[in-house]
Amino acid sequence: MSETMRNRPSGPMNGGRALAEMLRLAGAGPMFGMGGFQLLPFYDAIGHVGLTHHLINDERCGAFAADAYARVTNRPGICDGTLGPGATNLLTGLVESLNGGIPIIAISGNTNRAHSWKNMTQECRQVEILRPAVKEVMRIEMISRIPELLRRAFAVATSGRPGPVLLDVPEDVCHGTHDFAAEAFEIDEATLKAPARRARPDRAEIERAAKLIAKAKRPLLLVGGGIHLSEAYQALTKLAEAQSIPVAHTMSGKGSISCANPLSVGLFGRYSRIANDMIDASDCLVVVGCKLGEIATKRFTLPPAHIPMIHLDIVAEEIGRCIPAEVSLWGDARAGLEDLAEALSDSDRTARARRTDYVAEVAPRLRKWEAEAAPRLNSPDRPVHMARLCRELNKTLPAESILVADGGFAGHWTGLLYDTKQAGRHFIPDRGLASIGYGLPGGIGACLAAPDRPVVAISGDGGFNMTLGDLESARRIKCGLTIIVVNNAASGYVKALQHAMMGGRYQSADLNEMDYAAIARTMGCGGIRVEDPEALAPALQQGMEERDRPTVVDVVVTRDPAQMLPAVDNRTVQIKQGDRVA
Ligand SMILES: Cc1ncc(C[n+]2csc(CCOP(=O)(O)OP(=O)(O)O)c2C)c(N)n1
Ligand SMILES: [Mg+2]
Repeated sequence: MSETMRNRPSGPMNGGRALAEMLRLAGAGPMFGMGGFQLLPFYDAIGHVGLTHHLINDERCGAFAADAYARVTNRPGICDGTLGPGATNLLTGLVESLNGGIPIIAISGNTNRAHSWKNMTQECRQVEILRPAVKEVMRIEMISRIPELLRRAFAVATSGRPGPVLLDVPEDVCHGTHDFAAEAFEIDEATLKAPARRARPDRAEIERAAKLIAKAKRPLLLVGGGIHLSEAYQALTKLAEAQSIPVAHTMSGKGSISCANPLSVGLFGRYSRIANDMIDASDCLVVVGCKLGEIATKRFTLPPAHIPMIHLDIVAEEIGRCIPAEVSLWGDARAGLEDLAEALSDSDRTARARRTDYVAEVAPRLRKWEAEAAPRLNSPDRPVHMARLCRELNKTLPAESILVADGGFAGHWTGLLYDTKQAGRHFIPDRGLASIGYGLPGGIGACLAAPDRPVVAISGDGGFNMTLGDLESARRIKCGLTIIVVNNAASGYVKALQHAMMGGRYQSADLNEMDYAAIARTMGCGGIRVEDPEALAPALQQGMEERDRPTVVDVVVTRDPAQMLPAVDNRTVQIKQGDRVA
C-alpha cells in the first residue's frame, strides 16, 4: 500500500477540510492567497493537515507566485481568492498561466447557494468572468464530490498542454459537512506533475521529418517554452549534438539548451543576436514546443515562407496556426525529439561531417556580434547601461540560479543578453500575457520552489510599483530574493514608443523619481542603490548572500527614451536587422 493510501482520512468533515486533505495527498507545495469568510474552513484545515499557505497582499500576485512556483517545479502552483474581488483579482495571473501552459489550481470562494443572486456582499459573476482565463472551471456543487473534482483538477492542469484550473467553491460546500469514506481520497500520482502523460508523434511523420532533416545542409532548431514543460533538455541537446543542428530559442525557451553550448545561437524573433540571420540562411527549420507568435516571428515576418518547416507540438491545432508546416508532429516534445534522434541515428556521423563548416560558422558570427555589442555590454556609463547590467548578471549569477524577468524592458533586455549557464528553467519571463508586475511575486514563487538556489528578479520601476505591497509578503515569508528595479523614472516602453512614433510627445509616460532602496529599507528589507556600474556585481552578491530577507537593488538607468529599446522595434521603424543589437 502506498504512503498516500495509508494516510487517507475518513469520517465526517467539512468541505474545507476535505479540500485540504486532497491537496495534502497531492503533495501540494506552498499556497498563496488572501482569506475571506467563504473559505475559512479550508484555511482552518491548512495548518492542521500540514500544508503551507502564505498570505499575499494582492491575489494577482498570489497567482503570479503560483505560476513561477509551477515553472520551477512543473507541479501545479496553488492560489486562492475569496468571493468576488478576491476571485477577480486572480484573473491576470491565471491568463498568464493559460497562455504559458502552466499548471495551476486556483480556488475561489463563492456565495452560499441559499442566498446567491440576492445582492450578497462582494458577489459577482466570477465564474463567468474567469471562465475564459482558465483551461477548465470546476464548480463544486456537492461536498461529497470534492475528492473527485480535485483529482480531476490535477489531471486537467498537468495533461496535454498544462494550464490553470479554477475550483469554484460555494460557501455552503466549504462550511458544510459530509461523512467521507477513506476510499474517496485517492489521487493519480501521474497527474501531480506536468507532463502527466507523454504522447508520441505518428511514426510515419517522424520518418518524413527525419528524411527532411537528413537532406538539409543548414537545419536549425527553433525552441520555445514547451521544452521546459516537457523537460526535454537532454533529448534536445542530444539531437542537436548528434546531428550538428544549432538551436535558437524564444524568450520562454531560453535554457532549453545551455546558452553556453557551442550550438546555441541565442534568441530569435523581435530581438536577436545572430539567430535571425541563421534562420534566413537555413534550409530546414525544426520548431519544437513553440507557438511562433508575434514576438518570435517579428510580427509574422519570420521565418521566410520558402524554408520547409517541421513543427512538433503537444497541441495539434497549434501546428501551422501562424506558419504552414511541411511536417506536423503531434506529441510530447521530449518523446518527439527522442524519436527523431532515433530515426536519424544511423546518419549521425555523416551528418556531423557534412555540417562541420556549417556549425563552425556559429562561433565567429557570435564573436562578430559580441564585438559590435561590446561598447554597450562593457559600458562605463552613468546612468547604468542596460546592456552592462545584463553583462554583470551574466558574470555574477551562478549556474544553478534563477532569473525572473518582468514584462517591461527588463524581460526584453535580459531575453536578448542574459545567458543561462546550464539547461533548465533558469530564466523565467512572463511571456504568456507579458504583464508588468510579475517580477516580485514571480521571484517569491521561484524562491519557495528552489529555496537553496539564488533567485534574482528584475523588474521595471512601473512593474515594481504595481506590486510593491508584496515586498511585505516577501519579507514575512523570509524570501532571500534579490530584486533589481530598473529605475528609469518612466513607463519606459511607452515613452520609447512615443519618442519613436509620436515625435516625442509624451503622455502619461513619466514616473516620479523614487529611491526604491530606501523604500525597501523602510520596509525592513535590504536596499542598495546603484548608480555606478562598478557597484552592480557587489550589490548583486550582497543580495544573493541574504538568505532570509529580500534585497532591492535599485539601479539607476538611462532616462533618455532614445536609448531604451534593446533593438529596433519592428512595429515602429523599419531599420536593417542588426543595426542596433543592444
Ligand atoms: C499590466 C500591464 N499594463 C500595461 C502594459 C504595457 N506595457 C508594457 S511595458 C510597459 C512599461 C512598463 O514600465 P516599467 O515597468 O517601468 O518598465 P520599463 O519599460 O520602464 O523598463 C507597459 C506599460 C503591460 N505589459 N502590462
Ligand atoms: Mg520604468
